[in-house]
Amino acid sequence: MTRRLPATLPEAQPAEEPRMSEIVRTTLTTCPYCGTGCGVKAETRADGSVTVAGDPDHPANFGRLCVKGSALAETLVADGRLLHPEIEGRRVAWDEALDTVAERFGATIREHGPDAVALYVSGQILTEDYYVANKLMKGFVGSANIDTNSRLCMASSVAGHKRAFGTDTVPGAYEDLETADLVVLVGSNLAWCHPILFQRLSAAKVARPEMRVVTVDPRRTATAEIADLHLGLEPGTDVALFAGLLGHLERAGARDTEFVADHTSGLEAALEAAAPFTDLAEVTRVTGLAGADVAAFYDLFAATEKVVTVYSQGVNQSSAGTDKVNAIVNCHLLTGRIGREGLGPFSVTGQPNAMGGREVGGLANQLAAHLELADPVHRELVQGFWNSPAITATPGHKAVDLFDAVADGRVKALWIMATNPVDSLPDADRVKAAIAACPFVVVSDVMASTDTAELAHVLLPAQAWGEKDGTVTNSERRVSRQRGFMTPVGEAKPDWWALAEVARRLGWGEAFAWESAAAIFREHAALSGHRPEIARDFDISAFADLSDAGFDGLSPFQWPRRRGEAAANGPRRFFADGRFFTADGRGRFVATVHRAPRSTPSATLPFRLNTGRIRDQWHTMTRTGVAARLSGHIAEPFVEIAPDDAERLGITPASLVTVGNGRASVVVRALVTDRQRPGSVFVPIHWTDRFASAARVDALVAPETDPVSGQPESKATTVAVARFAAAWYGFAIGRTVPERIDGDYWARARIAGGERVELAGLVAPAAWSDVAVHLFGDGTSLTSFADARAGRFRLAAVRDGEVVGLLYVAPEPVEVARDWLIGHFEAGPIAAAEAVTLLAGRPGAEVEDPGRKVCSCFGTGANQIRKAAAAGCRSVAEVGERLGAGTNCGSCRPEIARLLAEEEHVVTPVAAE
Ligand SMILES: Nc1nc2c(c(=O)[nH]1)N[C@H]1C(S)=C(S)[C@@H](COP(=O)(O)OP(=O)(O)OC[C@H]3O[C@@H](n4cnc5c(=O)[nH]c(N)nc54)[C@H](O)[C@@H]3O)O[C@H]1N2
Ligand SMILES: Nc1nc2c(c(=O)[nH]1)N[C@H]1C(S)=C(S)[C@@H](COP(=O)(O)OP(=O)(O)OC[C@H]3O[C@@H](n4cnc5c(=O)[nH]c(N)nc54)[C@H](O)[C@@H]3O)O[C@H]1N2
Ligand code: SF4
Ligand SMILES: [Mo]
Repeated sequence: MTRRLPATLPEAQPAEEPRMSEIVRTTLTTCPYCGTGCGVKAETRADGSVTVAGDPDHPANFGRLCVKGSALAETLVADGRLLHPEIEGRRVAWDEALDTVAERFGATIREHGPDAVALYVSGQILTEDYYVANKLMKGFVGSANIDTNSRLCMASSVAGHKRAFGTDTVPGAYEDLETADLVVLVGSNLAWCHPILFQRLSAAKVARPEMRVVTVDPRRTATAEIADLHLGLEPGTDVALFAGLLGHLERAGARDTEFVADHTSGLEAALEAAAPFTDLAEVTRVTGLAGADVAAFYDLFAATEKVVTVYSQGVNQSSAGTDKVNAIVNCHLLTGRIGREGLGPFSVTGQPNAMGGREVGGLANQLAAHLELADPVHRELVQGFWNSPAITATPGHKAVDLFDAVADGRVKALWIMATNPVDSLPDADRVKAAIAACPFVVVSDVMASTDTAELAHVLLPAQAWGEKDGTVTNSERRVSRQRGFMTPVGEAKPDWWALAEVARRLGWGEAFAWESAAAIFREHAALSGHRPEIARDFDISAFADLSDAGFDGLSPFQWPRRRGEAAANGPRRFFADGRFFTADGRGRFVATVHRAPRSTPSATLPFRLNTGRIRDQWHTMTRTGVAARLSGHIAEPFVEIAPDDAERLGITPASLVTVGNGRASVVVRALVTDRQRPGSVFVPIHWTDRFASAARVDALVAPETDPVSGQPESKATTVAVARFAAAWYGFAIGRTVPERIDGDYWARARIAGGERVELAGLVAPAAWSDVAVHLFGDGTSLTSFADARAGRFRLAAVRDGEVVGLLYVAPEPVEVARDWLIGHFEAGPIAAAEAVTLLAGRPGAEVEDPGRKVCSCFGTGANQIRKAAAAGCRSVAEVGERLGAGTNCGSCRPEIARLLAEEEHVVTPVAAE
């Protein structure tokens, strides 16, 4: 069926209308993306379709979901899933795959010792999976060669917490962000990375306008939209800023003398280490901030009792990451602002189960249940509980070192689970080569084709979100159930099951004989309370005897929950009593030292490369990349660069740019913006070889790590930036586009009913129609306009009377109304007769061009929002009333606010009232 072009765009409506057959099952589960850990209500309908909504009773989100959570149902597709075990690309039965893994791991251990094998796991597996992986390696294989992508994510916070508190404890609760009078966000783009937490904070600020928010980030991100003060510091200088603050607090009389005297140690040394920053001029010299801004921040912090300092990857992913954490914690210890309502340091965790992984000891230097590998009493406790033949005392390789050990052959058999190291580890091309050269590699994933899976000898299909069962722990230590509500695709199995089956084949069947996730959870809970005379923070032994039915119905709870202890009414916090888990029970100040990032800019590599996330994509896009709704917001890898830098290099907006260094280079779109600090550029982490020709940014990142935590410095590599000398630029939309696209530059993104592709080349092809045939396939008739001399070309490919592809080529970045064109493609089949209209590339005067997509839920574009502003909308709420934009998940509200500000209209608060 074909359809006529509408004269105007359809009325605003959510992109996906729920299909309305009868609900047959409602399942409460937890979102599989960020560490906010939102409760999700999944409704399965009679026709098999699933709709998701926020769980109104979940204490993390009270019914809200951000854009990624809202789009979860769209990612429940069999398309692209890994359906069966494979050996060397050959489909095999599970038995054969598991036998092979066990044989190869067993033989490697026998011949080369237990340290010749390794597991590399992830904060995206469930606590039960993680528990089994850790038990297998540390207790039975007898090696601590298990590390996790949390090393790239939370390791500096873990190390900082341990130095200060004696344990890896996040003391506070989400409510504290709402009841604080000052919230300081350090290296956290909360608006995009923890959107529901950000919405809770924004709503609290609307309710109590006297609340203050300060952001500390070299970039002015969407999060800065709610900030009263933004400190755009020089990358890597947070220690100087917070050391200066510590001295200021002391001099300003903000010390809680009783707390410091009775419950802490080490203040003198910390103050001494902070002494170089007594002079405000030294702080401003190092941080590049204005003196007045720093002074305002210091005064505000000193004068406000209820301060929460939130920190994330701008703090952790640094060669001074652990010192950054302690520099922040020091300020809270000095003022005694810890463990009480509305105040405290608050590390927000990235992955859905970053915290669960820490609880089971997933890092190479931890044991289990927050016990220490280095402590003989702890080792004896765990070994006794596991009744295991071995327990290792030597820490294993931390992630970056682990892949060095793979590269030089010390590790000969590697099992990678739920992470994509070929894309996410620093020096990623080297990591890729190391994995490719490793004699035996097992990859457990939910998707068939990832940059890492491509290198596996054995592929094991894992159950995905919606299929698997278990628990995750969010940033405020709240344990929630993930519950399956769908039949697993193909032969997908839980990750814990595959691990236990291999353990059984290695001869340890008895210790790995669980029949369900519930049974593993009980064992994990029992271990946490085993020998309670040995004090530790993590204890959930109240659940050691939980029945299967109890596990099914388990409500979200915050730990600790010691045996016999009832659920608390309100949020739980640590350290209000001044008791820490250090040997002397005192919280420790740490003498922190400012040091610049390891790589120093030079004449040849003059820029600092900052990396991070965008609003609608998750990491390597294996799941979010399949949802059209999530791919519309930002459809292409980009580099944020300051206007002066761009001008100097001859880089114009929307042209292509090469960012490179001795390790590798990427080609990305220029986003020229004054939100970026001069001298630094920012490239997102999400694009892989599946989605772009050359955008794996971690190939550029130096494998420098923090000396304490081993966490890589992912945000401060040095690079050169240059124009990509494109002879032509192209934009295409196709119903189907080949898996491998040829060309000097391409980037693809999903749209409903097809894909969009950005293209460019260094030399013009012999015939543009060849490009079209490559993209849209043979057997199409082509309608085209060409102006060869001007280098302009437009083509519509028609098959069976329908337009199946559109290609636009120009000597400069293609200017067509992309979202208008995509709107037509998404609306259904397009009659051949309409090709001419579409080849114009933009609507006639009577039709609106929506512009760049801002609201993913309603499909609202920037032009529509600008138009609403011109028509009198003065607030995010008014835009919402008029267009719907921002009223569903709310993730785009900071960007709507920014657009209104750009239009020089008064901006009202970002939060939904
Ligand atoms: N949409 C989306 N949300 C996510 C994820 C995702 O992939 N997509 N991933 C999740 C995961 S695993 C994680 S770990 C979190 C990460 O959440 P965030 O840490 O909030 O995200 P990032 O974008 O990595 O980095 C945050 C900010 O640190 C800043 N920064 C860089 N260098 C410095 C510095 O030296 N000092 C300071 N103060 N700031 C600096 C960057 O400019 C950036 O804006 O997000 C989680 N949520
Ligand atoms: N330069 C730079 N590098 C970074 C960062 C940065 O900010 N800058 N951030 C770092 C951080 S904080 C993180 S957390 C990492 C993230 O990096 P990765 O962990 O490598 O990224 P993901 O795409 O989340 O990979 C998860 C994989 O697990 C699969 N998967 C999903 N669910 C399951 C499951 O249930 N079982 C199994 N077996 N597989 C599953 C997915 O399909 C996907 O292939 O990247 C790190 N790398
Ligand atoms: S904030 Fe968004 S991505 Fe994070 S858990 Fe909640 S719904 Fe999921
Ligand atoms: Mo992360």
